Amino acid sequence: MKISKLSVLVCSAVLAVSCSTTKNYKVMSKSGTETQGEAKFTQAGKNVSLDLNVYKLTPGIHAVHIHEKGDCSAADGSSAGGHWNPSNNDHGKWGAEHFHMGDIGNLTADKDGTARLVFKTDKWCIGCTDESKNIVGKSLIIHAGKDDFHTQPTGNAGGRVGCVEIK
Ligand SMILES: [Cu+2]
Ligand SMILES: [Zn+2]
Repeated sequence: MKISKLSVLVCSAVLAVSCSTTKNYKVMSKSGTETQGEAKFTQAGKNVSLDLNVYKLTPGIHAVHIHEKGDCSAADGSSAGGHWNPSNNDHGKWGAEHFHMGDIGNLTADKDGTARLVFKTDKWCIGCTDESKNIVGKSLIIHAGKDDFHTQPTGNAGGRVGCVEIK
């Protein structure tokens, strides 16, 4: 009797941990480019992971951020607003002295313009009530240039070539 109760408890604990949410989105091209791709966000327990695959970029380094508005409608992506920054911090690099919650960093496109970035954090959630963590209602932006992790408040990453509405 004791043993069967214990196994029920262990099973429900395992279920709770393995309970995950996955959301898939298409990358919309912006600023007259042909950018394509998919962004997959998965929440498993308290971690959110991003698997971003992008095609038809210019070869080289491109900044990727979460921006504050989930609106990709403008041709240049400007409708997405600035970097998502609920902690009211300066722009930078995760793990450094200061950074925005949306400062994912850079990805590198190969000579065919294909790039992949995998990112995982416990500082985000998908659709939870904590607005300092919730990525739903924001957007993901891929830039024409690279993030220097320094220039305020944008990282000097240039125009917006791809946009994802995180709904
Ligand atoms: Cu950006
Ligand atoms: Zn930033």
